Amino acid sequence: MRDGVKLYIILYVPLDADRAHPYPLLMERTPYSAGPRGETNYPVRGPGPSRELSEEKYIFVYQDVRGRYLSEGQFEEVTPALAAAALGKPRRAGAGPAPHDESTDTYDTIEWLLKNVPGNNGKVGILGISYPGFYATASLPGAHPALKAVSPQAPVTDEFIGDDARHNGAFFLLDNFDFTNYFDVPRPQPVAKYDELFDLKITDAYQFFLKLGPIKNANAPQYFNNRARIWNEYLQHDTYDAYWQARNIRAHLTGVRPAVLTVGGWYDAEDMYGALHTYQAIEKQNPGATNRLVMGPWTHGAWSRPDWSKFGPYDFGQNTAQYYRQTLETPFFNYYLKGKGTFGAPEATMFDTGLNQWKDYPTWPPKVAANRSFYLSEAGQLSNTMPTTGAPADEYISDPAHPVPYTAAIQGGRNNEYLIEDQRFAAQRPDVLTYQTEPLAADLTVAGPLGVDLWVSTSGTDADFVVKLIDVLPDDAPAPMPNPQRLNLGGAQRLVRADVFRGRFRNSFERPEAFQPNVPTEVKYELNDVLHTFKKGHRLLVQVQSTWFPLVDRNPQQFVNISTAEAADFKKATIRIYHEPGHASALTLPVVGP
Ligand code: PG9
Repeated sequence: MRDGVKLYIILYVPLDADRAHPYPLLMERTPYSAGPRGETNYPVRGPGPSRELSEEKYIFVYQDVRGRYLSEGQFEEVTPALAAAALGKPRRAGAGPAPHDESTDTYDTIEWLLKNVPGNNGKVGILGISYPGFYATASLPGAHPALKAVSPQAPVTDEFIGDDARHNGAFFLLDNFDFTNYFDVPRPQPVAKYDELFDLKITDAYQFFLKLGPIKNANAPQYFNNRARIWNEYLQHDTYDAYWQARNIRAHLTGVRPAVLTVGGWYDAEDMYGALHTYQAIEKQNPGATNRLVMGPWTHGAWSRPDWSKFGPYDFGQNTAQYYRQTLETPFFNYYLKGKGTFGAPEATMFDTGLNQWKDYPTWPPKVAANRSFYLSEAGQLSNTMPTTGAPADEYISDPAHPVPYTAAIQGGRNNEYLIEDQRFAAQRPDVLTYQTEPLAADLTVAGPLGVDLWVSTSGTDADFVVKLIDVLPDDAPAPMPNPQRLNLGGAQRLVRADVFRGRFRNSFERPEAFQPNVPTEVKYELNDVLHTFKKGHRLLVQVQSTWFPLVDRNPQQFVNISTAEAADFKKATIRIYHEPGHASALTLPVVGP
């Protein structure tokens, strides 16, 4: 690299690669170890990221990023990007210590590969899922001219607002505790082995984290013991401060030249936000760019699995992962790197999770969408009419000692199915409010982000709000999809989208504010996009609650520093949701069609 640091790569070169048969370079940059892949991946993937790409033949390149596995240097959490002026060609020797980031490391690697790998055709592609998705995105600012095609897949993009670390300021306890345990082990020298700070066999994550108590207890000697740099950084930076702002790669996505194919999953519990917002930022900031989006019925990275035709009780009736690889990913790289065939994919290829089918859109979100508000009304009704009478607010007691579980099937780690799970378990709790429409007279397709507008109060000085949009299947419904397990899904409350908002950030992510106890206050935020057709006879259901444990840490419900809070700071609070003129709570959905 331009500062003298050496990064480790593994290459797989087709045996016939030479001047007469040159191949493009297809690269993944990763914090999860460069390899080896050939033998261990065979026959599922071969040396490439998929079986399909392996069979096409490329020069596959895997690189350990700085400070990981066999690369030198210091690992940085979502490395902050340099200002545009510092990018581009390496500086001349003697020009002083060269600044670097992931964009310059990618640039320098490409420069090295082109010169040192015989039989390359001078064209480079980059792809990666999740953290490697972030590195794929980071190849775009000041991109090397040989870089022609980039596919950020579930890319980590904005860790405070919507990806792994926090959502709207609320800390993702279960994932972060697990992830930083092995990702953040001190390593003074390059190492080849996987490591972790402590070895725990958690069987019931709900009980484990309840017993753990306030989050500061995670630094007890038997756990992080103050050795985990990233864990401490996450907790120390509990507002959208300079640390997080520097890690928002979206701000740097200008002047994009390579073709981009961003990929994400509607059931991705880690970086769904990243996929949607990487696509959006490139689209907005680069009107002329070749920029496309694919969203399928996938958990984190499920499109790379040999088969993805079912999830939870639902069957998609086709191998959606293979469909994606055969019709989108492989032709994308073949076209832009080998000039092979054509690539006629639309701007957005999106899976409708209610109709169980792929749809094409010329823009995303579709321009034809009209916004329709669903008001949280008295007697648990969800209605298109704004409330006209001053009915009393609904209320519940949110008790940090008895938080609402995020799933009915608690395990040691995250239950990946929680984003599609039947929510009847939650509806039965006294601290979950429910609002439901009548059965729909016609199909209703929702396409795009969802607007939450709540009027709330708390008897405390802070509170979290979790809002869920749910598709209620009719009691006597035929199975909504092929259902080989013959499960009885009648009356099931199928989760379509949900997310949390930490109330102290309602006016600013940078400057949190306390609530005035018991004063109606507006909390507005956006839920990630959906493409879901609610079928005729189904109902829409909205649930509201203030805990989602242990997916999200508990809010003490007092305006205190949560990272250093003591057990005694966690207090019960009475939460009210208002539905009166002037304080109408609603979920606004972008509806397509009549
Ligand atoms: N989504 C993952 C991650 C990235 C950064 C922090 C924590 C988790 C990943 O799978 O790479």
